[in-house]
Amino acid sequence: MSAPAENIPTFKVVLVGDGGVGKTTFVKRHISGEFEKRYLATMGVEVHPLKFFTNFGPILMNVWDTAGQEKLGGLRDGYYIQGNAAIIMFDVTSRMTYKNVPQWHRDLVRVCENIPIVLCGNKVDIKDRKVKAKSITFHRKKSLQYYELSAKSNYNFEKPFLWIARKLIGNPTLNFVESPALAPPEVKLDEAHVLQMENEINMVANIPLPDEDDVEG
Ligand SMILES: Nc1nc2c(ncn2[C@@H]2O[C@H](COP(=O)(O)OP(=O)(O)OP(=O)(O)O)[C@@H](O)[C@H]2O)c(=O)[nH]1
Ligand SMILES: [Mg+2]
Repeated sequence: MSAPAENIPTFKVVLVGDGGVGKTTFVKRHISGEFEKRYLATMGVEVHPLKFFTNFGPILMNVWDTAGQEKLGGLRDGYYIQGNAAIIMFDVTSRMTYKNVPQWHRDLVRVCENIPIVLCGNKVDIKDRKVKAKSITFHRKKSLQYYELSAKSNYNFEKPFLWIARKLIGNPTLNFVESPALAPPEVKLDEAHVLQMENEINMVANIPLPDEDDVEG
């Protein structure tokens, strides 16, 4: 990068998940990261440097936006090397993308053994979702954090990054002191819809885990 050696803590965050779940849309919401992004075209991955301002000072997360489609996968788990944290994304309107989460997780932890990982269910602005809150249990089996997102409306954009930042800095009192500049929302979530989703997530948080992954209804 052209900037003078700014001595700020820098981390590599790997973003994975099936093709079309919204990884690129999500990471592009952060405008400054979008402005500074670098193409590693030959490698089939885009690295977006996202800067966050915290009460412990600024931190930089280089988000490696990988291709989900098999044929465009490039180096695949070659991209995971030296990852400090990861986001696994699926699309709540596509059961298949949730079914594939364990595979993404397995591939990740094979390379990065013990890193903080956030599972994200994207596109919650779409009301006809196929993967219901009660079926989303993988994170509980593997001690991952889970958030629902809507990249198109900016809903919960900061949540995965805040959780990751706290883990990486090792301090749960870390907070963002400035909101990153985000692209304007393309869709709006109504408040009743958000309340209902958040209630559902809270309600299913403590029900006993099923033996098998159940992604029906
Ligand atoms: N309704 C809705 N659509 C979304 C959302 N996020 C992404 N999309 C749409 O989903 C499609 C795929 O988004 P991408 O961001 O290209 O998906 P990707 O995960 O980067 O896909 P690959 O690069 O193939 O791995 C696009 O048409 C987006 O506009 C969202 O939050 N809500
Ligand atoms: Mg993409």
